[in-house]
Amino acid sequence: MDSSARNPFGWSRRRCLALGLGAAAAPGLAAAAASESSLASLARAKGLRFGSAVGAGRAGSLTGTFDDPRYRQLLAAECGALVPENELKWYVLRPDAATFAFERADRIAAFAREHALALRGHCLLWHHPRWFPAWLNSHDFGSQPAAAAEKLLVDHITTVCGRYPQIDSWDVVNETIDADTGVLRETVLSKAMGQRVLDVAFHAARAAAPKARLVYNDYMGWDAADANHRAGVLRLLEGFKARGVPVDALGVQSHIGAAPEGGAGAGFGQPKETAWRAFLDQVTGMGYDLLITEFDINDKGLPGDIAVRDRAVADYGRAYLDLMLSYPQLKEVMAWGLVDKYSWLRNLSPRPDGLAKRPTLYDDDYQAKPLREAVATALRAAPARG
Ligand code: 9MR
Repeated sequence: MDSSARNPFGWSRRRCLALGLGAAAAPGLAAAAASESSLASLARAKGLRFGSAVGAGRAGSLTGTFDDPRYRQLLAAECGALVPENELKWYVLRPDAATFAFERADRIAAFAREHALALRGHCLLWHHPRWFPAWLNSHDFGSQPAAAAEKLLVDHITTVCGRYPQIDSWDVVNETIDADTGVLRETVLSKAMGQRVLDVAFHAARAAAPKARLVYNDYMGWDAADANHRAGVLRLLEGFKARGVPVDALGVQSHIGAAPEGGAGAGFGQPKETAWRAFLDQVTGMGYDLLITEFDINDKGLPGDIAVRDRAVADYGRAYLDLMLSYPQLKEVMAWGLVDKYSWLRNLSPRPDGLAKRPTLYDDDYQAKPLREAVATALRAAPARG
């Protein structure tokens, strides 16, 4: 068919029909979410949930992504769940110790409600000083710092969970293990109240969101260089179990792919399946569920040719998802954005050839890439979970 007959997404007539849309579909695609071929539906058929992060920008602004109607329509068409990419972080929500700035997160929550999409929460405590607001890093906790720190944290968690009762899956603590050493990170909160800050966060989340899945979320990978990180996460999860802390699942961020000079995330090449399975076996052996919380593929180390690159990304993603989906404990698959141009990876650590990265399921013109098909195929092939 000629391109003039394409709908506002640039999707073909066949794809429009598959999504239950007319070829010239107008905005407002809530019905598309029910389409049998959407990733949400393919996941749902297996007892899984598929969704995506939405939001953008280091400043936490929504400009350019959530303001983009085509992106919103794509999210509604493909997703069963959304997670705000930055809008629930302290540095966005908390301009100061007394104030909550809910406007941005409210917009995403309203959109999710309007389109009957579930909502994940990310994150109640990114326990890393770099991602604390400046005021918090220099906060004066007064003469009883442990009690004051606990009050600040518990009030935050209670207020945020209370504002969004529809959030049924929460990253309660994010990235508190130092990736190099495997040791717990220190922050002003842990200095004031000790490492029980993490337990307190989960207990507060359970009290404020009793039905939500509570998650520890981190980016450990399977490379030899990630051994300390994996070991630190295992120690943390063992401690939670031993102390009866209410943690339901490990969030495996899944920023996988290539960085020629290394960097976070496993590189391309032979996935270190043995070490990775051993890690996942230990996590699930303790009784934890698994979630893929931030799936994308950094194509930095791949050849420039787009067809070659997209194929390699898709094959890599399929292999990874097949492995992860073989665990019946895996309950959710969340992409970290659905369109390449809005990916956090686009401008981070550029490719040596200067070409734009293509880390997500859809290209800059909202065309499905081979990775989208790979995700669909992996979901179709996944064993159903109870
Ligand atoms: O994608 C997010 C980017 O827009 C932000 O600038 C950055 C800092 O807040 O966080 C990115 O998301 C991170 C997530 O919150 C935690 N895991 C790693 C993600 C990528 O850095």
